[in-house]
Order: sequence, then C-alpha cells, then structure tokens
Amino acid sequence: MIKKKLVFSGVQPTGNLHLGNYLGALKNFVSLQKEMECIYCVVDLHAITTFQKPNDLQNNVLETVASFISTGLDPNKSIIFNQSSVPGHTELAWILNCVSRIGWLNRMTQFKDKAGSDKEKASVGLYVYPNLMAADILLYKSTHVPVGADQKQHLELSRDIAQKFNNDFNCKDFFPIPEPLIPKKVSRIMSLRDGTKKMSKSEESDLSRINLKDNADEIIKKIKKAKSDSEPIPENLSDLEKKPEALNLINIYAEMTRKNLEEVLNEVAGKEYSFLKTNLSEVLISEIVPIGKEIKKLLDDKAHLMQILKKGKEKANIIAEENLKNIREKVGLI
Ligand code: AQP
Repeated sequence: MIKKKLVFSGVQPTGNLHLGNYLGALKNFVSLQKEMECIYCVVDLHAITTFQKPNDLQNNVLETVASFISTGLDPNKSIIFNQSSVPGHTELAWILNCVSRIGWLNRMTQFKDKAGSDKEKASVGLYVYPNLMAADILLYKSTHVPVGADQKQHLELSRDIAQKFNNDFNCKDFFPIPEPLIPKKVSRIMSLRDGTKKMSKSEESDLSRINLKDNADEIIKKIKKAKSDSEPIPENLSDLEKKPEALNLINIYAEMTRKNLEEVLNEVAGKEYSFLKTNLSEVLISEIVPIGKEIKKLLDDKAHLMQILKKGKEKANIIAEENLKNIREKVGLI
C-alpha cells in the first residue's frame, strides 16, 4: 500500500524570525507545499517552555504567521494554525510522555544548551519539550518533517517514540516513522558574532542575526560588523573549514546565490572579506528586504491573520480528532 505523504513542521513564536529560520526551514516549507499536503504550525506551547510575556507571545504568533505568508506559504494550499488552538497536541503529548523514556530525554543536547548550568531551575516543560514535538508530528500521522539540522536529534526521538508506541500497542505501522527533510547545503546558519553558535532568536545581541524585518541599513551594518578573519579568503575548503565565521559568511552567500561552496570560493579566494561582505549585503537586501516589507504590511491587518489561523485550526482539528479517536482506542482509553 502506498502511504499518503504528509508534511508537518513548526516554528516557535519567540521573536523575529531570522535568516537561519528562513534558509534552514521556511524556504523548504514553501517548495514542499508545491508537492505534498503540508501542515505548518506556530508552536506557541513550545515557546512557553521558557517564560514569554503574554502580550509579546500574542504579537509573535501573528508575526510568525505574517512571516510564513511573506516568504511564500499559501494558506489555501497549506494548513497554517497555532498549536494551542488544537487540544489534541497536549492530549497526545501526555500519552507519549508515558511511552518516551527518561533516559532518551536525558540525551537531548538542546535541553542541556537551553537549561544552561542550573538545570534544576529549568521548567519541566523544557525537559519534556521533545515529547510534545513528537505529539505534534504524530497527531497528524505525518510522514515528512522539514527542519534545520539543530532539530535532528529531536526528530530521531520522535521516530523512537513512534516505533515504541507501535510495538507496545501491537499496531505495526500505526504511526508512520517520520522522515527528516534537512536542507543538505545549509543545514545550520551560525551567529554572525560567533561561528560556533547557531543563529538564534533568543541570542541577546541583535548583531548576531539578520532578521527578516531588517531594513537595508541594518543588513549592511550587521554584515559589516560580522566576524570574519584577518587573512584573505582561503583558496580551498579545508582551509576555510578551520575558520567558522568565514565559512558561515561564505555558506550564507552560496545559499543566497544558489551556488555551491566551491563555486563561491573560485570567485572570492584571495580577496579581502570586505569584498565578500559588500556582495553578500547586496544579495541579502534584494531577497530579505521585500519579505520584511510584506511582513510589516500584513501586520497592519491583524484580523486577516487571525482569520488564517481560525481556518487552519478548523482543518487541523478535523484530522487530529479523527486520529485521536484511534489513538485512544489503541491505548485503551474509553
Ligand atoms: N540557525 C539556524 N540554521 C538553520 N535552521 C535553523 N532553524 C532555527 N535556527 C536555525 C530552524 O528553523 C525552524 C524553526 O525554529 P524554531 O524557531 O522553532 O526554534 P529554534 O530552532 O529553537 O530557533 P531559534 O531561533 O534558536 O529560537 P529560540 O532562540 O527561541 O530557541 C526549525 O526547523 C529550526 O531547525
């Protein structure tokens, strides 16, 4: 039997979306919507695993929807909604909390990174976040999950949970084992200030990232200030790989110009980084600034964004309820 392909992915409404979200996830979302049925979720319940000011959270949910639409998602093709509006996510998360193992969660590196040195003070939600992510995916019996490389470990856990559920409840193939779709070339965009850390919304310094809403002057300033290297651009990849900040800039340039790293190196080897930075600013401005303008325009009509969420919620809820009925039955819940 040929299984129906279904794509699911989520984005946290934790602030301005940035170039890492765009190249690592959103661009992929848009191309997938041409080929498969897709569900894209604003994962507000994931966001509150670290404290969010309620007003900011509401605004960020709408801004994430506006970013989805501005980068090319079409609410008539893809289901777009916010996680907390479909109660099935939390119900399934509880069931999966009872399937997932503590030892599995203890291996999650993102919890270690986000909780920092004082793990005792992290929320329980942050610890069990990967189980909720598994519930998001499995609730729709999704087959494919486009994510950046930073989410690979969580996705592997979702696969383990799906497998264990199918074994425990003796229902082979009940949950499809979801496949990650990780962009090969640009799996991880790094901070402009530290090439060993990923570009992130919650990083304190705004200079560390290009936000989708940045204007041309901000982009020029951030790229100018981005860390690079005091020596000219190296001739070959193995030398470049020893310089994480330089590699990151060349990686971003390659992705934005749809070239591979070798082609870019052929163009820029031996030149100063200022040459690369000027070209990089130009390509970023031409692709990112129009997206930012569209986000700002959409944010002027909040009722329209709310309407997109409402329609998406209704569609998502129908699939979720149908699947939950079967899940409850498998588990023995009346
Ligand atoms: N730097 C990145 N490079 C490539 N992909 C990235 N993604 C995030 N950062 C990068 C991908 O974007 C999607 C949405 O991510 P998210 O916002 O839900 O969560 P995150 O990965 O935790 O992103 P941030 O920016 O680091 O948010 P905060 O700071 O709030 O934790 C995912 O597919 C992710 O892989």
